[in-house]
Amino acid sequence: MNKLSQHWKKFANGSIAALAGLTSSAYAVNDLPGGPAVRQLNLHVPATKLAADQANLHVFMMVICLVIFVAVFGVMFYSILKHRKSLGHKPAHFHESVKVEIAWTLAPFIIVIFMAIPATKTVIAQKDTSNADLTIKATGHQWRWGYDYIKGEGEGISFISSLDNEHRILSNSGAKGDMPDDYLLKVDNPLVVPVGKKIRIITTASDVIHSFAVPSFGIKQDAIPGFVRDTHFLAERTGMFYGQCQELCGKEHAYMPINVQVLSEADYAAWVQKKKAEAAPATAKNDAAAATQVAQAPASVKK
Ligand SMILES: [Cu+2]
Repeated sequence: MNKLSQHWKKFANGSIAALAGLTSSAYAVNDLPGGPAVRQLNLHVPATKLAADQANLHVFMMVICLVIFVAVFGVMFYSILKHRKSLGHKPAHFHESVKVEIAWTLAPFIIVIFMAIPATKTVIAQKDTSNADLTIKATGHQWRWGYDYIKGEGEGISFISSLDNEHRILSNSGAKGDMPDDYLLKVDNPLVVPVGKKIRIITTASDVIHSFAVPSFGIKQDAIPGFVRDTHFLAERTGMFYGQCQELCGKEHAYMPINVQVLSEADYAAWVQKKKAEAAPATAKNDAAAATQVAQAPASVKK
């Protein structure tokens, strides 16, 4: 073995060791249900019919692409190998075959229509936000989300949802040691919704463009200042689901996760009661303060 190959062998062994070290220490996290999985290659596990349709479409399109790829390259490589000059192949001398030209115009046309029909159906379903059971406004702020329950059970509830402070501290200290599975995805106040109900999300923003996205629900909608856009989902199972702002919105873009908690109908009703009870004393206090102000107002006007 010469010196150079010895050097490369050493280098390769070193790299493998370093890689093994990296994978075992840096990825000591587990799959996060409703969020990303370790070494995930495909889309998130769907939690809505729309997300399942998107995943099926994705596979369907990939299979068609693969078949076309194998067929085209198969014919090409077969021709190159079998019809080469060194085998004594004599080239054919025909051109302008009407039959072939019609075939290669029609075949892609049929394939495209075949792909467009299911894709169009899904895109239309994604855009249909009518007849929602619950309407929630999601406002993107630098760098947190504001949720206002506008219509349906829980109407009037509103709160701000920010990254869990523990995670911020972990990130500031260089993300060392044992990391939680929901690292940078956990928030203080998750968006709470009932299972099996059509939830319409209205998106807007107060400063720059953000994007409200939850991969397991198959939704992603830009939140644009001064504009109102909407999307919808109907979660088919309870649990925690995670997404992130998906429009680069400034230096804390990575620190404004979307955390949706899907509850059973009964649990959701209980959560609404709890939220209303929390808000009630505050509202009463505000009303009292307003009443005092009104009572004092005429006196100051008289001066
Ligand atoms: Cu953002």
